Amino acid sequence: MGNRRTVRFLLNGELREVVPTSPTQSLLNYLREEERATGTKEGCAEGDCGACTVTEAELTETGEVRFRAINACIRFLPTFDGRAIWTVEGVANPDGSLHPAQQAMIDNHGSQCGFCTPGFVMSMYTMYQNGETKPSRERVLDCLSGNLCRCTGYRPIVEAAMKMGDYPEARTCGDTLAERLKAIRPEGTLEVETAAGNRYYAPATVEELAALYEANPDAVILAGGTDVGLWVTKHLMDLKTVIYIGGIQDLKKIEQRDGAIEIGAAVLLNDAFPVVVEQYPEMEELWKRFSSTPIRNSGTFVGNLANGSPIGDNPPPMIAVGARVVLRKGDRRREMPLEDLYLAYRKQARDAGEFVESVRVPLRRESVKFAVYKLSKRYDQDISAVCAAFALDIENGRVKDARIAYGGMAATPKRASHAEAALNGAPWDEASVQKAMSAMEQDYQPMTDMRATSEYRMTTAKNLVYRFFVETTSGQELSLYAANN
Ligand SMILES: Cc1cc2nc3c(=O)[nH]c(=O)nc-3n(C[C@@H](O)[C@@H](O)[C@H](O)COP(=O)(O)OP(=O)(O)OC[C@H]3O[C@@H](n4cnc5c(N)ncnc54)[C@H](O)[C@@H]3O)c2cc1C
Ligand code: FES
Ligand code: FES
Repeated sequence: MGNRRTVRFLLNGELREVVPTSPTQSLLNYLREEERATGTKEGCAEGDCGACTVTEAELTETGEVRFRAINACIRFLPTFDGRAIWTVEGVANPDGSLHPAQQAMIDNHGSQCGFCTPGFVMSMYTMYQNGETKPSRERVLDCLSGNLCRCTGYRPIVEAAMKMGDYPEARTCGDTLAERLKAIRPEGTLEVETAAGNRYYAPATVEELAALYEANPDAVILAGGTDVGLWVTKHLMDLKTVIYIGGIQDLKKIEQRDGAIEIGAAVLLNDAFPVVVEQYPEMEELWKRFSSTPIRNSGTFVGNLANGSPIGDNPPPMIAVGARVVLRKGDRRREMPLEDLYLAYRKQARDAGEFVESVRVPLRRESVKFAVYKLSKRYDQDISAVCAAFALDIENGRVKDARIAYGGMAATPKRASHAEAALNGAPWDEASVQKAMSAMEQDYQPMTDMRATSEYRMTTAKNLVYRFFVETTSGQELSLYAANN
């Protein structure tokens, strides 16, 4: 049997079978230009504003339906093969009455110019579909973290979201959805090729992926597309060959074995973080401040490591705790410490045709003191100027093993080896900490850019060592998040 060429999905409950005009056509452009469903707006086309938010539903391996709010502007249409999408046009009740998410927005004066409103409604609708009809304020703030409004000041919108449950119960997507999704569940590789020669593959198994990538080493691996999507929408790149890994069930697994949690390459950020936070509760604030709910619903945990950005948030804490990546090329697998993956700016130790299959995150050891700090201009939905992570094994007041890693301080995520050396074997006291802070100057010569000056980065990087010392010795967390929770 040959490969499939048609993308099948449900749009507001109706089946669509589409041969995409381009593998990198965004869902947003498809909706607005081909479906004329213009309720979904374009604000930024880079995942920041939430005007394009829609609801995606997917069948899990165990047959349950998962609803997620996602950004339509940076997700390519073929990635919805076998899934269901709801837009603002499809949420009202069959009798024409409004959905509680819509009615609550009206009654609470949650809309002024209205440009952001469909996006907010879809984030709220997603909560409703997931059974969160009377969410707490904290939950609402998290779920709406990816929706920006320039008019309302947010209070009425937050109140509307908290009050959805006060309205007569709305129709949900129905028990038949799981059956309908089962009927369009993808089988075999999806292959899209355009007249211009652009190709898109969505293999169904890891073996097919490994063979495809080995044969097409110049292809772009597409996971959640929260980086790759912007290459197209902002940098107007013409991606010749794309291999999508987000439909491979085996890569969506999280397993605990041999003293580590193994997170597959297609596990979403929002699915991986809770498991990692169970081991390292100190990462909870980073999870909540990592982009926004819709970005974490598309982007993958491993994609953030494989992308290798010097300002990515996951590499520093994962390097500090000693995570290892499993690389695969064809049938061959090898494993390496995460820090060894990063050779230079955007240069990695992966061979041509080799991809990251999973990351292995060691289970927490009790003697390890750990923290991660993110410094950015905004509290959430912002990229770090500096991200610092510390994992210190301390025994009888002495540092047995120090692992310190920073983002934003060098061309790659990088360990602070001189600062570590200053601490290893030394007492965990003020004098040792001061030495480690001074040693930091040998570790990094940070750059000045739009996020921070070199001086700011160096000063705060040193001060974060001191903050870690104060927190670990006083037992008191100094963060705003800790103060509010
Ligand atoms: C609005 C917005 C806010 C953001 N905020 C943050 C933030 O606060 N902190 C932060 O760290 N990041 C942030 N990001 C970036 C973050 O979402 C991505 O880095 C994400 O984690 C990458 O995962 P992905 O699945 O989307 O990868 P993709 O975009 O699909 O891929 C990213 C890169 O990694 C490669 N790749 C992906 N998976 C593999 C694999 N298994 N093997 C080999 N190569 C692979 C791809 O080829 C590509 O080069 C933000 C992005 C947006 C759009
Ligand atoms: S248009 Fe702004 S997030 Fe999509
Ligand atoms: S109502 Fe105008 S941007 Fe939100």
